[in-house]
Amino acid sequence: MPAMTAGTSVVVIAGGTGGARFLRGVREHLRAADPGTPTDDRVTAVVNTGDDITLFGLRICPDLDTVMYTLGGGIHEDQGWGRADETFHVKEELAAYKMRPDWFGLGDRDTATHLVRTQMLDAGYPLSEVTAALCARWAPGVRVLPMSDERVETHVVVDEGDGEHAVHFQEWWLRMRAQVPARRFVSVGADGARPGPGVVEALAEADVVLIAPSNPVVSVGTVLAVPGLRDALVASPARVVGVSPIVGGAPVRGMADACLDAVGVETSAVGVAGLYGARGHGGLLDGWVVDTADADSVAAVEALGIPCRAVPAMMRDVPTATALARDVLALAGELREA
Ligand code: FO1
Repeated sequence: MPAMTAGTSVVVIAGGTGGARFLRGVREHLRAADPGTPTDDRVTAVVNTGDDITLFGLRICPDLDTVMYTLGGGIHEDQGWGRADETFHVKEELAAYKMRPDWFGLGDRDTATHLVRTQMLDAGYPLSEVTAALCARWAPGVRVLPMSDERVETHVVVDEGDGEHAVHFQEWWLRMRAQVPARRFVSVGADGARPGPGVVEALAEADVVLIAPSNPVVSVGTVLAVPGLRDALVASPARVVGVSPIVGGAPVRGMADACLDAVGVETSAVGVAGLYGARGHGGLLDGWVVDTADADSVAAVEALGIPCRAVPAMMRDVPTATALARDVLALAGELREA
């Protein structure tokens, strides 16, 4: 298959854990295929900030941090979020003071990141510059761009029996474990948000745009809901290829099924492909990659007008994520040739 390497500029739309692991695979594949060319300005991650939350006066950006730690070598690998070798003394002390909330795993090492970010934001630096400053330490090897410098927070409307009320996404995700059905998701601040610096330019200059196997509703959906961002993606000359976050009818991790249920989309590789839509029919996708477990779904995806491949898509470690990235970029290359 035609190599998608030399000079290829790749934009990856990403959320947290799945997005970060996939990004690491993309970086590793491009490094292996073209060792002489740094990946820093060839791979651009456009990262969801809708999960961001302010707790105890600190601004916390879970998906930006997960990408930064995963590609920078600081991630708690099995957990998929937070730092390796973490301790929770601050969290324990806050609990001793009966501080709420107590459902957020605030780590001590992680808290330093939130302190730097909060101090810089309070000094007037935009989130994109804060992220660049934090990445100077972690050297992720890709450009990490917030989807927007304006604050956009995902809140979840639930009804626990006493009428509808909204909770922050993190409370729904961590305290409620997404077990209370979401009536709808609200991107608070989205209307006044613009794509972050570099985002529209990266999409306009991309050879390939990859939609990572992240939560299609609250991660990818939130990124695409930033006014102007989806249009920039659709207008891009790049081939757009997505990777299904659903394997065998279930999310690989996390609770994307609870999110898909809330928006009335079937939790399947075909359902998510249909949610994103075929580029030729007003959607996003030029191609869709599903796991081999869903090989029997390829025909149904192609019936949507989306070329589809079934490849090993479970990212168990860096080599499997790198192989997935290779397969996805190979499909993008074929589509570009076609
Ligand atoms: N996920 C959890 O399942 N439990 C936690 O206690 C938790 C804490 C946490 C702290 C910092 C951070 O950057 C991420 C954290 N996450 C935690 C992940 C986060 O809650 C969500 O999984 C992401 O926002 C989803 O993409």
